[in-house]
Amino acid sequence: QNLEIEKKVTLEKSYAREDWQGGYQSLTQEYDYWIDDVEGQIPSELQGTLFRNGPGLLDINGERIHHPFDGDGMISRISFINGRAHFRNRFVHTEGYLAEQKAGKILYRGVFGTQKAGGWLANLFDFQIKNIANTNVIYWGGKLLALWEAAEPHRLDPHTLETLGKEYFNGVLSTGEAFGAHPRFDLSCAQDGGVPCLVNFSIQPGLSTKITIFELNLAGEIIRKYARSVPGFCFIHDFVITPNYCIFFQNPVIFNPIPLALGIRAAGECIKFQPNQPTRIIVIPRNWQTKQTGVKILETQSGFVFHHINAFEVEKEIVIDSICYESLPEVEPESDFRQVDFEAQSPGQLWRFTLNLQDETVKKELIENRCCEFPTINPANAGQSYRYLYMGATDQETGNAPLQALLKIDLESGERQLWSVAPRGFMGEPIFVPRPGSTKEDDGWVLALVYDAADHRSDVVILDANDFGKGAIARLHLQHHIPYGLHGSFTSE
Ligand code: 3ON
Ligand code: FE
Repeated sequence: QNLEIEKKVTLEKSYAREDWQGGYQSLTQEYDYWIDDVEGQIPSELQGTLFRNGPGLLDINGERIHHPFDGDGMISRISFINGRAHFRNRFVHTEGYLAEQKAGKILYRGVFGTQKAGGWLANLFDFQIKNIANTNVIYWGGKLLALWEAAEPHRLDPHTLETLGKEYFNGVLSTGEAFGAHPRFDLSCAQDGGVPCLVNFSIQPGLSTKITIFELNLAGEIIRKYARSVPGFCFIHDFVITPNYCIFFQNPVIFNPIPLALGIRAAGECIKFQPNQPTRIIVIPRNWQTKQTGVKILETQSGFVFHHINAFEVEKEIVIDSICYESLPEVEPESDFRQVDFEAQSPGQLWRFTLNLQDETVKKELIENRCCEFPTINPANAGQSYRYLYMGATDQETGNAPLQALLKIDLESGERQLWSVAPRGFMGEPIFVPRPGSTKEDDGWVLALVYDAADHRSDVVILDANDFGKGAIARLHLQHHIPYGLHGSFTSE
């Protein structure tokens, strides 16, 4: 009977593996053009720039990297001006990118399994880290920054995308110090009298882990920097904020550095998920003035979280919505990520965690069973109660598969809207852009990149956030594909 079910699942697959694999080809060329091939209409009210980051190279001169998260950062910039759109892409000129392009071969070990040719001996005791600047890109304080969570940001020219160098925020960040890839934007910072601030973090793991929190003003200066130590090793990719707290999920993992030192495994391959250990939720007060240490650590059932959606305070409770996996897929040394068995891995699902800070208890409830990733909300609701969220989702209702749809959830009514690009389309991270001047939470657009296997190229899709039923109100066909990316942001400046 099991066999029969398995067969049914394969038969009803919403995609073909070869189609999906097409989105993992390198894009070596850098483009600069007006997008003329447009279906539908770009709303003239949509003005500003969508920046996207992600691995642009999946190989170095034909030598394959082991995992897409190890790929060199490439920035795409889509500018919307009076109903037209312009495209430009450019690689971040990190030291590693320049050196490897010059050498024509892999010179560095990657965090996710990429090794230098020559086996373990060539990789023995090599802890040199390649800052690949591939995870996110933000425009803040007049600076365009490409982020990678284990090192410094790279600053780029927002127009030409030329790499200007590493950013140290007037020396507040020191050489080699990390600046995370998941900043949060507090549009009304209580500590600064209601002006916006950016909150980011970095982690320095070890037997205990130092979490550093950075708060930046509108001028792009770090105005608060404070650190707290928590027991144990941490792999923390994202966090959430409320007006009074920064909240981190310490996923239950152990780290064994020996194979790393011996050159056998990369750092990411030395992390092992612990299904029988609880997840720890670290709550750090943001109130800098009181200099209180009052860090609280609450425990909940085991699970792995990369991304959070949002958090907000309700009296003595904090509500956190996150995408949680039952376990962390291990990066296998002798494997090809293009051959991954989706069905064998647990899907990311949307959960709501309610923390009671008084009795230090956590309630955990499933909101959405469908496999999902890459959530976005109206930026005005960050750290506040909210009603709508949008995210990438699978076409099929159950199990794990590539993202092929956008899912909107109304947390109040429970209503769902799904827009799918299956079978030949593959969905990237959506970004919600509010309609200028509107205060209605879902009044705006959802922008995303879709890889279309039929033409081996990518489309920028624009949906009316209020009504996915209309389908894409505009579909902008690029002249080429963009490899599956990670994160990006929109700026109306
Ligand atoms: O935790 C320690 C400290 C640290 C900062 C050790 C460590 C080596 C693991 C580490 C470095 C972490 C890094 C460099 C993480 C980079 C992560 C990255 C580039 C991407 C993560 C993406 C996550 C998701 C969920 C992507 C999903 C993608 C899809 C659904 C489809 O494309
Ligand atoms: Fe992320």
